[in-house]
Order: sequence, then C-alpha cells, then structure tokens
Amino acid sequence: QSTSPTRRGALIVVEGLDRAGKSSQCEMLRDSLSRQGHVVKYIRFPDRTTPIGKLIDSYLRGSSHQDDHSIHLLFSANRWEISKSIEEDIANGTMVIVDRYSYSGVVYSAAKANPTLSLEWAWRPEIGLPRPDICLFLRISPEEAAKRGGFGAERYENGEMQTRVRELFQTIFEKQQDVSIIDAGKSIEEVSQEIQGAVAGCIARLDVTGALRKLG
Ligand code: ADP
Ligand code: FDM
Ligand code: MG
Repeated sequence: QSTSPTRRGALIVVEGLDRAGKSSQCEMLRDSLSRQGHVVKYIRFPDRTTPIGKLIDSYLRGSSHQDDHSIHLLFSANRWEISKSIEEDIANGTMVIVDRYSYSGVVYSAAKANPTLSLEWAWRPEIGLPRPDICLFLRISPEEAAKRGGFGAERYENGEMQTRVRELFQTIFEKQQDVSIIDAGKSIEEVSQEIQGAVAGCIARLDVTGALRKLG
C-alpha cells in the first residue's frame, strides 16, 4: 500500500450570464479532463433535485413566491447542503466542475435592488463554503447572447434583470482573485481551448497535498 498522500482534485467554477455557454463548456471540460485520465464530476447550482432545490425550482418557474432574502438564503443553503460531498470528492482526487456558484448567488439577488439586500449582505452566508481553485467567468455582450436565442420563461430571463446582473458580475470580478475572464463570444471550440489552458495552469499550480480553501 502506498504511503504517499492522495493528490486532491481541483474545484473549478464556471460563471456567466444566461446563454454565455456555461453548460456547453462544462460538458466539454468534463470530457477533456476525463480524456486526460482525471476522475471528474460535473454539478450545477441550483441543484433542483433536493427538497430545498425543489422550492428554488418552483420559485424560478414562477409557480411560487418567496421573499427576496428568503430565496437568497435557500440558494445558499442549497450550496451548503452539497458542500460536504464536494469536499469529500476533492479530497479523494476528483476534479469537480461547478456550473454557477456563489457569484451567481450574490449577483442575481443584489440585482433586485431591494434596499436591504446589498452585495455585502448577500455574501455573508457564502462565507465558509469551499473556495474555487479557479473561477472562469464567461463574458458575453447582450448582442451575442441574443443571437443564441430569446429569453426563456424563467423568472430572471428578461433584459432589465440581465443588464443589472451583467454590471454586478463586472463589479465583483474586478475584486475577486483566481478569476479568469474568458471572451465567450468566440466559437465554442475557441472558448473551450481557452478554458482548457486556464484550467491546466490552475492544476499545475495547485498544492495537491494541501486542503481546499474556504470562501472568506
Ligand atoms: P448557458 O448554460 O450559459 O445558459 P448554454 O451552454 O446552454 O449556455 O448555451 C446556450 C446556447 O448557445 C446553446 O444553444 C448553445 O449551443 C449555444 N452556444 C454555446 N456556446 C456558444 C458559442 N461559443 N457560440 C455560439 N453558440 C454557442
Ligand atoms: N441563480 C442561481 C440565483 O439567483 N442564485 C443562485 O445562487 C444561483 C446558483 O437561478 F437565473 C439564478 C441564476 C439563473 C437561475 O438558471 C438558474 P440555470 O439555467 O439553471 O443556470
Ligand atoms: Mg446552463
């Protein structure tokens, strides 16, 4: 039996507006890391399968109403309930790819311009969650996003909300460390190449015997 410590995996977050290409890119990244021999898991937030996730799903589809603060805390609770399994997977060497995370969490809630729901307020419940080793922000113009299809029927899929979300993403990612801003207006292949390069750099720099850090 080997006595060398297990090399931990990396926590890789993909963020961006609707139709930036997050889900397509997460799948391509999963496949490319798998081909390199990594064990990979692809998860997304909200995770609509849990009891909390079902409340969120009903809210997003417009079937139920929630107070702005209350739904914000449910989105956060949905990350907390899955955080333990993320930590275990990472410790066991799995590469975990996450489609939306705390950054979507704070930005969509703060975009509602509710006077008691600031970015600072919104960030508090995220403190202590697993900190991504890299966050890939897929940046896209409203024009490019519009070419990829109209708005769907879910709660935040309207121009006004998307404009405020775009501004707030910009605000938070100016300050955030470990963020790679990716021009998501390029072809799927080009974006995928850029992401693979950024992730390879992250994995090469990773202290694989150290623990996952926490959001502060
Ligand atoms: P998101 O998960 O960010 O909402 P998706 O990956 O579901 O975005 O992509 C939204 C739509 O745009 C899909 O129809 C997808 O095929 C298309 N798409 C994704 N990336 C690109 C790209 N780089 N160029 C053109 N179309 C794209
Ligand atoms: N969203 C997502 C939030 O408002 N808060 C969060 O914490 C998260 C993770 O939910 F409108 C919003 C962002 C988006 C919706 O859409 C989820 P997708 O299509 O499942 O990514
Ligand atoms: Mg998606």
